[in-house]
Amino acid sequence: MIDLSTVIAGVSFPVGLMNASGALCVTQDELEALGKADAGAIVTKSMTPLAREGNPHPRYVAIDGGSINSMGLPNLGYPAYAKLIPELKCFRKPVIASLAGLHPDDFLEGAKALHVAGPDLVEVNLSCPNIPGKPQIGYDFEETEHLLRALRDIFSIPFGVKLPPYFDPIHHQKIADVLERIGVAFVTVINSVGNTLVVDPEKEQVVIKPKGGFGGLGGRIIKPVALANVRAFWKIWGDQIPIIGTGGVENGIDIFEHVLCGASAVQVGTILVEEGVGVFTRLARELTECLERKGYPSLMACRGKLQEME
Ligand code: RRO
Repeated sequence: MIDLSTVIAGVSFPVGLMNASGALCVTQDELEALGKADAGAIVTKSMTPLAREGNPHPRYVAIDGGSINSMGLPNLGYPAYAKLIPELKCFRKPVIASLAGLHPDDFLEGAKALHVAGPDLVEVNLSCPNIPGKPQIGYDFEETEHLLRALRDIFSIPFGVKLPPYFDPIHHQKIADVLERIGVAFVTVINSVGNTLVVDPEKEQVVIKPKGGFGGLGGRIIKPVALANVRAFWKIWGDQIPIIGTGGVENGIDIFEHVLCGASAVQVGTILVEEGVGVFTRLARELTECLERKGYPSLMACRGKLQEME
């Protein structure tokens, strides 16, 4: 039997496959469904101090090759998740809390609430593209360092960051320098490709309502951007800081590609929303078949093994 397990920041995952924050993980019912499914972990929706309805509908649309969203951080709020997280432990798989905020102080308040709730890991979301007037923190390296320094003083739980896609090696190096100075436990790359625009030519209209139609792009069409970001950080860090790859995973071979590039685990967003939690069973089967065919005994045996041309 092929071993699909992984370890991130000392936390063991039965399978290196889980939901991306945002995908079917807002409510108690959704989180419990992830607990019962063949997902290797439960990742919560990014949370803010108060419960939020999020942006007006329509705010998520599946398109050819992916999805566009501008959900606007709909979530139950820190206190509700702090109460839920200990209950989710009964599923005997890691619980990852995704922490967000509209202001730096929000993050610090959330860190204190999570400290008590005790998730296995915290993923600090530095890359929500969909709050009008609030830029993605991860594109501001100074702001990122300032925020993470303050969080580090509060957290005793290992924490990592969810980053936006970067498109230039200089930016990979600069953010990597910041994250090394902070000593983050892991990085998750990438969040959706922010502020893209999908047009319906028949209606001569945008396809989502918030922000004039601008939203985060996910799904198969962003896989090359995701793989490039996983690879760029692997080339900087090797196995020093574990990378969770996310973006464009639809089948077992996509997971294999992420791990070849250097991911220690993989998250799924769009395909989970489209297919439901049964997707984890299919993906684990396809991944096992792929590794068997390739002769790898385990998922981690192929991590980072991507070859470059002479
Ligand atoms: O809720 C959202 O609109 C959202 C978030 Br917080 C995020 O991090 N990424 C995304 O594509 N949507």
